[in-house]
Amino acid sequence: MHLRSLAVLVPAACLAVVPALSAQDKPADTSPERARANFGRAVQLADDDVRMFPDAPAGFDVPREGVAPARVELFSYDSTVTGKRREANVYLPPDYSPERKYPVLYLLHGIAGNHYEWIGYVHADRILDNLIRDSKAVPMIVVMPNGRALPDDRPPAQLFSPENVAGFVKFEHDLLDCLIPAIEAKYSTYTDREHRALAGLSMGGGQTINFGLAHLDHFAWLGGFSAAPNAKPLTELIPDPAATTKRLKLFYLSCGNKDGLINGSQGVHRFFKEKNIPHIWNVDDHGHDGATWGSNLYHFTQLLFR
Ligand code: FER
Repeated sequence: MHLRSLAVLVPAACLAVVPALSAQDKPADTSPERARANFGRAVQLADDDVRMFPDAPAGFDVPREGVAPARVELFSYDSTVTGKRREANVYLPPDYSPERKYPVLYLLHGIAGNHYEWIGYVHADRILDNLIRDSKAVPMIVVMPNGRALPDDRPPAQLFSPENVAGFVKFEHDLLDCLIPAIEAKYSTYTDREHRALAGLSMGGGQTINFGLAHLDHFAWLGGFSAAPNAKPLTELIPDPAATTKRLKLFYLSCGNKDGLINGSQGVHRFFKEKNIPHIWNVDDHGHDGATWGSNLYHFTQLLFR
C-alpha cells in the first residue's frame, strides 16, 4: 500500500512561488497554505549540513531468496485517549522467541500515513530482517503504531486540518499510557528506557522530538527523519542540556537537502551543537521521500541498543 499522497497535495509547481517563511512562524498554524509554504521554503545549506552516511547499499530493502520473510503482526490495544480499540503493526525479528527478551523501537509515520506506511512504502520489515540476519543490527521488535490518536484515525482528506494535527499531539499519552504497556504485556520485551527507542518520519519525526525529549525516562534512543514543523521549542524540551546529554544514548537527526522542511531540522541540529549535546546530523541528497527514510532507518537501527 502506497500512502504518500503529499506530492499530489503540494505539487512542485506551486512550491516555487510560495514565499519563504521566517523561523518564527507559529507551528500551530496548520492550514494547507502554511503547509505548502513550509514545503516550498528555499533550502539554504550551511557548511556543516553534510552527509554522515552514504545511502544504504543496493538490496538493503529487498527480501532474500530462500529465506523466510519478515514476520509482521497486526496488534490491537484499548486506548483511553481515543476511547477505541486501536491497531499497530509489530515486526518480530527472525527466530523471535518468548524465551528471550528484546529491545523495542517505536517507529512513527507521517501526516499522510498510518501504521502501514513504514512497511508498505519504506519496507522497514525487510530492512530490519536483512540487517539482523547480517548481525549488523541487534534483534529488536519494531512497533509501528497509528500516530493519529483520534476516534477515526484514518488519513483524512484535509491532511493539514487542525483536528488531524491535534491527533498527532494526542498520541503522546496513547503511546506512553496505552500502547507501550499493552506491547510489553504481550511480547517478550525489556521494559527499561535503555531498551526502548523512538523514531519517526516527518510528523513522526516531530512527535519523536517532542515526546522523546520530554520523556527520557521512557526512551534513551531517538531518531527524527525529515521532521515536520510540529516540534515544540527546544528551550522547552531541553531546559537543562547537561541533563539531556546524560540521558540520551543516541539522538539521530536526518533530512534530505532537497526537502523544503530542512530548516526545522537545521534549527534542531544548531541548538544541539550550540549546547554541546552529542548527536548525529545526516544530510543526504534526497527530498521528502522514502529514499531518505529507508536509508536513514538502515543506519539508525545499526546504532541502537549497543
Ligand atoms: C507542515 C508541513 C508538513 C506541517 C506538517 C507537515 C503541521 C508534515 C509532513 C509529513 O508528515 O510528511 O506545515 O504542519
